[in-house]
Amino acid sequence: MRIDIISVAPNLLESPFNHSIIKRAKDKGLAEIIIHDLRKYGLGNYKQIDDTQFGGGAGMVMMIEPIANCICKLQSERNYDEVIYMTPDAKTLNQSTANTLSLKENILILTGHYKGVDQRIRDKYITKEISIGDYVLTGGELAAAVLVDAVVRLIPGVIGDEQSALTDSFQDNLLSPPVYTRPANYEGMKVPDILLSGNFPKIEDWRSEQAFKRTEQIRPDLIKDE
Ligand code: 6GU
Repeated sequence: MRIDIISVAPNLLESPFNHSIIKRAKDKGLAEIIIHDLRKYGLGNYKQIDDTQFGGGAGMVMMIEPIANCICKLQSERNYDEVIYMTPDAKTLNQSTANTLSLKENILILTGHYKGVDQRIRDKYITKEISIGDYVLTGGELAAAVLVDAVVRLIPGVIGDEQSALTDSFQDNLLSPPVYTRPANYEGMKVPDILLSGNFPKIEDWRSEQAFKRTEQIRPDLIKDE
C-alpha cells in the first residue's frame, strides 16, 4: 500500500512512522509512506498557503491553489482509491473504516491547519473526510498518524501473529477481555483460575463473557449500535 500525506508541518510526521510496527511495514515493503510539504506549493515569494476568510471572522483558511496543485501533481502520477481530508467536522474513525482502507492500494491524505481548507477543495477533490474524535487538535497531522497506524497494522503480513489483529478490541464491536501474564500470584492478587486450567474452550467462553461485560459497562453504545 502507498500512502501520500500532504502537510504544512511535515516534521510532525517523521517520528510516528519511523518506529515499531509502521517502520517494520515500511522495511518489509508492505507500506510506503511519503510526506509532501505543502509549503513547496505556496504562492509567490513568500510561498503563501493561507489567507483571511471571506465574510470576516478570526483565523486563516488554507488556500485552494497550493493544495490543488499538489493534489493534481500526485494524481497525474497514480490513481488514488481515496483522497482523505483529516478534519474534526467529519465522521469519526472506527475499526470498520480502518479495515476497509487497509485493502486499498493508494491513499492520499490531506491534513488541515488553521480554520481548515477552502470548502471548494473539499467539494472538488476529497472523497472521504475523517475525524479521530470529538475534540480539536492543532492540526491534522497527529490525526493522520493515528489513521495510518490503525490502517497499516491491518495490512496482511505487517503483524507477525495474524491472529492478534483479529482479536483486537473493536474487531467484533467488543472491548478486549482482561489479560494476565506471570506471576500467577502477585502479592496475593491471583490470576483467574480458569486461565490456568488448560481448558481452552472454557477459556474462550470466559473471555467472550468478560469482553461482553466490559463493553456493557464501559461502552454500552457499541452493543446498542449493532
Ligand atoms: Cl482529523 N483534525 C483536527 N485538527 N482535530 C481533530 C481531528 C482532526 N480529529 C479530531 N480532532
